[in-house]
Amino acid sequence: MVNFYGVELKTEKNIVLNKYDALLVIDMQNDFLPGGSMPVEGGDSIIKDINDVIEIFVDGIVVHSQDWHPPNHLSFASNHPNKNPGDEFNSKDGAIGPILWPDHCVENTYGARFHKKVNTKMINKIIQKGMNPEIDSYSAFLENDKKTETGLREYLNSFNIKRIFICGLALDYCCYNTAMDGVNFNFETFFMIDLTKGIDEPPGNITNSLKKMSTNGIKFATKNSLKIW
Ligand code: VGL
Ligand code: ZN
Repeated sequence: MVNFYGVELKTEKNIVLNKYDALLVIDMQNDFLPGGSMPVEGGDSIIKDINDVIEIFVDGIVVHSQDWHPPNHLSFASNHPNKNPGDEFNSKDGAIGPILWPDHCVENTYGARFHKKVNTKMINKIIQKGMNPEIDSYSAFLENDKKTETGLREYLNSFNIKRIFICGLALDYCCYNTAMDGVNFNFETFFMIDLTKGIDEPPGNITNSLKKMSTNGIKFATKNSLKIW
């Protein structure tokens, strides 16, 4: 057991990787890293270890997700009168919220590019998400309407992927939602706790996300859990 943000988590050990495994690298983009418009604290500290894990995914599939919003996206506080980033906001169907964000990851801008230190040489597939101005997409599988698929499930199924390993940003938004949808879609889902950092808005969000994942059948692992033979 490890204590992670005050939550006791059991971590898996001695996972031998095979060709039915996929690494999902979530949103390692300039806007979520120091210097960006909504930097996740400590986000740059996980880049090296993520790169190391990308290098050992020699038999499996490496997918990077990329938050990719039009300038008029309704998750941006700037697109609502009298609203600021961090303000509570819940559209009736859950498509936008629970809070509003600074403008970030606008399509084709520097902020939306993958950070230059992140290894992008091994990418098998890029999944862009959040393109519909009225529906956000925290998960790399499903938009926030929880109906519209991004194509990730179909892609993984086409390679017979059985296990997914989730790392990147941010722990309590895009990584969490990707993990919850992944386990619902019957992938054996591993959350890489030392390869992610969270936003923790509203406060307690990281702890709540970890608890929900552990009661929903998601497994936890670290970089050192993984082996190639
Ligand atoms: C994310 C909030 C808004 C994330 C993306 O990558 O976790 N969070 N857009
Ligand atoms: Zn976004």
